[in-house]
Amino acid sequence: MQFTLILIVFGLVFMRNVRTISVDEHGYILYCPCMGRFGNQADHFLGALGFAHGLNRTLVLPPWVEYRKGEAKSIQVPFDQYFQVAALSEYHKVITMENFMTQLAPALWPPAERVSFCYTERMGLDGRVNGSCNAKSGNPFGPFWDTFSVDFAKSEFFGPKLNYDVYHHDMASKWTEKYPADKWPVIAFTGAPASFPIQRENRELHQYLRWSVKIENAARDFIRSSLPKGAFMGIHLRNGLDWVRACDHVKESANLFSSPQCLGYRNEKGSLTLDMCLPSKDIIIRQIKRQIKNHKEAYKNNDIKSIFVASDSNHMIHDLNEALKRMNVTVVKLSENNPHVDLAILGMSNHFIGNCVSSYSAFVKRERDAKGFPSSFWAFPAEKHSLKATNAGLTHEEL
Ligand code: GFB
Repeated sequence: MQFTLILIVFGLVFMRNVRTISVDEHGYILYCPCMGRFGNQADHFLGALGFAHGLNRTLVLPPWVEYRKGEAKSIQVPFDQYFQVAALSEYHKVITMENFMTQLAPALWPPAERVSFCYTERMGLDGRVNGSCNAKSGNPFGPFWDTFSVDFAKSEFFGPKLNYDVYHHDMASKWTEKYPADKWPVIAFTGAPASFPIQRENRELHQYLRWSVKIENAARDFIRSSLPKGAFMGIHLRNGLDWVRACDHVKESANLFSSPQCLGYRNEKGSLTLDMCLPSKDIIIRQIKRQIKNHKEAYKNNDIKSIFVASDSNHMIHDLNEALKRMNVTVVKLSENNPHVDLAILGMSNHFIGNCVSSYSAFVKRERDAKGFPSSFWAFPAEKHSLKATNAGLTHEEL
């Protein structure tokens, strides 16, 4: 009886697997998220999703590449540890890299046919350009492909005729003409087939990027157990040393990193300022107070009761608690560093104030746009205008 039951369960599991391993005759896209940390990789991911959709090839979901202090090699975190695969399937065909490599690659992508694609040849670690993508040269390139025991037999350069913008110039057909799926079932890119910052057309694909149950539950548990009942505001303070240095480039740049999200891709909505990149304590406090007041006016009986702070460095908890105590608002943060749970909580807040230049903030803004939740940015629009426009009625002290 027990043995029969085991056979039935085994049979069901086997049937499920058989269903999931059917081969997509239109082919696959693979890539290494080899640039930047989470925010950069998320921009690239949505671009790759749009690209794969344009070419009608299944997107192989790569692990997230992370860097730990004191470790020479990157660490690869399976895609589904942070996000739901099923939600992405609502938009396009996807398979995790782990499943692709174990179930499909042995037959579909044997070692001798593993070709790395890049725009043009890429310098190797020895500084030589040798007619190759050098797809495994350096960190995280080597460790990423080594996670799946992938070595490349050849390189293929697709530039300058082909690019990743499938929304213009009939680019998807050009890719398919040059690389038909029957001859090239797998296109494996050395880096993401996407631009940074994210192309405007791909922003809305964020609606299919939903947190895994584990991350979602951790965020909800924190909100339930650590925030007072009532509305809360989420803020992102990007102020670590790397960021302070990056903001030095504001002087010579019209747009920096993710700033097109507020300035527009052609600066049609304004110019970059240092305050937007690195807002002062005064600006931060003024803007929070103003937003608390705005929220009170817009949503009667649902006052902001707390501020959730996410930061890579200085959460300013003491300063903010001091500044807001007369407004009866408490300021909180996670007890340990967890970038993904921070993001998920920011995404759930009643109002979000983010850093326009940061791709980490950009992640939250896109998620909230998809849900119809309100967001704003530090020091944008520049204070003079916004104060005039939105602060009639504030006392001098509150400002
Ligand atoms: O995500 P990311 O590319 O955003 O890199 P930016 C910043 C990383 O810092 C995140 C950590 O992936 C997190 O690991 N981090 C930032 C945070 N903010 C928070 C936070 O609120 N909470 C927690 N827990 N962690 C730019 C890059 O970073 O930084 C550029 O785009 C460049 O490539 C520049 O490296 C200096 O866009 O903010």
